[in-house]
Amino acid sequence: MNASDHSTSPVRLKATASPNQPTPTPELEQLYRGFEQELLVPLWTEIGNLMPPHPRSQATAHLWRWDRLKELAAEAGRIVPVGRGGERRAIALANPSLGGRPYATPTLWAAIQYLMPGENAPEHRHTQHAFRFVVEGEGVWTVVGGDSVRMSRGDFLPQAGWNWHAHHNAATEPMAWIDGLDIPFAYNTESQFFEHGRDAINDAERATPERSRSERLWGHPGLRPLSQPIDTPGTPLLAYRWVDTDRALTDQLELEDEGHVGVLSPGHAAVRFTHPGTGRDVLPTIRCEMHRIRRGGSSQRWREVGSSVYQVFDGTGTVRVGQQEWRVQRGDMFVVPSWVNFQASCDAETVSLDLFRFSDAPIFEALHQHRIEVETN
Ligand code: 1HN
Repeated sequence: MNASDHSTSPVRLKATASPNQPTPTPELEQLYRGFEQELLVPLWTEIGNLMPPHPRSQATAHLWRWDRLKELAAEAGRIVPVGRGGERRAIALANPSLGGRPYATPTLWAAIQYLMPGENAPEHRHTQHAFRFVVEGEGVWTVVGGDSVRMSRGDFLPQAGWNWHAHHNAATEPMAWIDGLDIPFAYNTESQFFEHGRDAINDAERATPERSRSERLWGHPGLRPLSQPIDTPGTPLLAYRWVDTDRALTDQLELEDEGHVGVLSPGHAAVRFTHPGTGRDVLPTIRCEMHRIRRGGSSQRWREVGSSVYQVFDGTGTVRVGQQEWRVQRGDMFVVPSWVNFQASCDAETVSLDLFRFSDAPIFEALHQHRIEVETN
């Protein structure tokens, strides 16, 4: 490459007359051309970008409507086969300001996945941590480390990295769900491994049990099986059932009605899905929660370090993300970028607004970089 061909140089330094920059002179221009040729960048031209006073996310607050996601996934189900190579019929949310890459946020992947009756998604494993969340439907079992786990509406199914997994639809209807993974984080930190497994799971794994082995071992509140290690990096419980999540939220709001402590803020109940052995987040890199805001109520307005993706599980309401405001309903998905304010309100016409949320907060907490700021009125 011709070193003076600046159009192809990755670095373009300009001597500008601005308060904190050196005086533009032919000498300074000469110095900057020298920097360019040697691929050097001085701090004094970059510090504003490198060290903003607070996070300025590259990501944009954006909403994807469930009816369109479903419609396009169903069309993919009709014309795109699922199998080895592509591995999954998963269609990712691409944040509009992240260069067309399949990234909902700089760290999180979010996708709708679709499996036709009788179809199998082949076995593989990867170091990326993952989960499934089911906003509607049933009929698919995910097989994690040989354990068949039923997936039904409202269920949350975490799956820590490096576990073998495959999915099969045992029903007569197609099924859609959402996947969350830390793919962009793993990609940008160049830390990912991936392996194919067997092309077909065996007959025992094709079973369709009501309860998985993991639930029989770990699915009893406050009781841990003494045969098992407790300090695994990801949760050993492979399904968190909607009956339990729903009851926890209902109980919180009833306690509030009875005048007791129970809710996060008035009318806003929330639970975090946790590792039953450690009480920590279900996955090392991904935090998952369910929020319920009762009729006419609102959450507080807050912002925090790290990004979130939400899916409306039920009800209707209004969400505000930075300057954006959307009316939302079941299945709609949206992104809250780092350090952007968020607030949700439930309509008067619906019993409650239920929001499933996942975020990358555990990464920042582990690195002591997490901050949260709740607005006080
Ligand atoms: C994957 O394994 C799943 O197992 C979903 O359902 C989405 C996206 C990229 C790479 C692997 C799944 C994925 C994925």
